[in-house]
Amino acid sequence: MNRKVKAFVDNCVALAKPDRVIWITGDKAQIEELRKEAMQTGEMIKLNEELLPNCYLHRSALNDVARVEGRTFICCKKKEDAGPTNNWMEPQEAYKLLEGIYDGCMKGRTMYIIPYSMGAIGSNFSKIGIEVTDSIYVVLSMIIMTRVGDKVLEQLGESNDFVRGFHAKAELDESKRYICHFPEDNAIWSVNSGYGGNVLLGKKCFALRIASFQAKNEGWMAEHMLILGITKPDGVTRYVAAAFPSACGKTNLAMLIPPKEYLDKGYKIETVGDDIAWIRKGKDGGFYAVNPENGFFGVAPGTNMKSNPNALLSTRKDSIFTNVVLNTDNNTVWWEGMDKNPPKNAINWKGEKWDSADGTKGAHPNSRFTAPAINCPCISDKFEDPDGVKLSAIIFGGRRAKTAPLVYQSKDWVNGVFVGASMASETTAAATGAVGVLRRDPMAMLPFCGYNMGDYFQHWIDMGEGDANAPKIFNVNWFRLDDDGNFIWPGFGDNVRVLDWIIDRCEGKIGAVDTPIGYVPSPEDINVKGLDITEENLKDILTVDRNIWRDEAASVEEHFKKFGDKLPQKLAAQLKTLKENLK
Ligand code: OXD
Ligand code: MN
Repeated sequence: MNRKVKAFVDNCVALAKPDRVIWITGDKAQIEELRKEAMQTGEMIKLNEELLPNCYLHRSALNDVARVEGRTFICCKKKEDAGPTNNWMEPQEAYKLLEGIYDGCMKGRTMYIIPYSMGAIGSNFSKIGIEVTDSIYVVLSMIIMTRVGDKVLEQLGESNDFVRGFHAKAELDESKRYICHFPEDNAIWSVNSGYGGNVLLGKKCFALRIASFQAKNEGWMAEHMLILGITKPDGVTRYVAAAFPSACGKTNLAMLIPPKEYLDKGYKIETVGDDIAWIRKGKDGGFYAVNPENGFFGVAPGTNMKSNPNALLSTRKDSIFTNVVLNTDNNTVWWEGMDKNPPKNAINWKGEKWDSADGTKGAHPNSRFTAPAINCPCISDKFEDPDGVKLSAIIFGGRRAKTAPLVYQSKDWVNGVFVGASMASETTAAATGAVGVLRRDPMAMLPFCGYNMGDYFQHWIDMGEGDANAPKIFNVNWFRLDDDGNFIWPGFGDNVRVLDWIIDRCEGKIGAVDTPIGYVPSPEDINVKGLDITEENLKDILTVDRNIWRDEAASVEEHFKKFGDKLPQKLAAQLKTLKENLK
């Protein structure tokens, strides 16, 4: 036994005082035992074994359905190091507060110890965590989302290089809910929540908040990005990573199915990851990315056989559903936007008898599926590749009803960092708070950057400035609305039309129109054959409206002020140039 791991677990035991401690070995019989226990306590409901083999339904507490950004803290010694976009607590003060809450919180309960690897075990990209938890739901979800068990401890050996995660449901008391990160100690304490994004500590807490801090110090990048492979008719697969704020369609883009015309020509999309990318420079100077996760924690509502068949098919076995509708006629699950036939005899996400005719939603808008990546019909054969995939492009995006055109390319790397740093989107249900409000969400990392975002921008600049091998940076917006509030661009599978332009730009095969914000396609270079979109509409969504963009630049200026003298000079200069270009 690794002595550091043992000391960490001993401390957790001494504080939380569980009745029993169980080490998760990854052994099938052990997992089966845990499932049985969770069914007995009602924590999990077994679904129809024929229709959804080895699938379970879980309902969270009513007050515990999304990430709680207001109660998420970066606890580093200096407040300045957490920066203006994070809540901060002084570490000693935080530990004291937390110790008070954790003291005896597992009396009468079992503590589970989960050794897990983010990334394929043994890859140079990968990192190890130990999560201590009192929730079987967390254990069973971590088994899907990460690689767990004895083999991880073997890989760790005597090393001290692991992230210490301490989760306790405690009383699920909102007023004492804390998601605290200690980047300087490689530690995460999460208490009084059972919601995935707060408690599956490998995901947002480790793979983004702690990892972004490690990445800055070690010279790599931990990003909120999907990774996909696109094969063109020439048979060559290129890879791109894309960052969108939560619930803006990363999973859909990562798994898209091209329209028939494109399939017939030989286009293919494969998924490497749908949420997180760890990116390192390779020996050849290229930027290589891996997906550190082992499964998908996707938003259920809206996922259907049309919008994302690959995601839906991924959930047909070995999956856990959280806060969706239970169809009691056949013991399967349903959510809004799955099909037009809500079940007649049903129980909603709150556990109440439910009839869609009453006008309420049956599934929570942030209800989720947790599905093994290997179930995905379009999973890439590079998914487990320890060396990652070489990126041609990095794509930013968000929901913008007006402003951002369908797609544009930044002028160079630093301009691309400016595009990412000024990114904005209308908010969704993935976090608590108002929905539909415009918020600046740099690189889609606003809730996930584990240190001062001004330093994070500088790190981005340093990683690729002047580097001919760096991926090209683009921005996309699938969400432009017409005057009647309808989406102009069809989105989903048709987004391959935009990816195609992006790849051609990366390879210098196609021209573009130089605009004040970057390079925009000529309308004739976006293939709209077979789409219900007029020439005028297409021109409209490719237009850069100077008046709107002047307001945008003023709003970016306000946003940048937050960073004070941590804002890299080069980004201030970018803003100045943009304003001049717009004159
Ligand atoms: C997620 C999120 O769950 O970004 O991936 O909220
Ligand atoms: Mn996410």
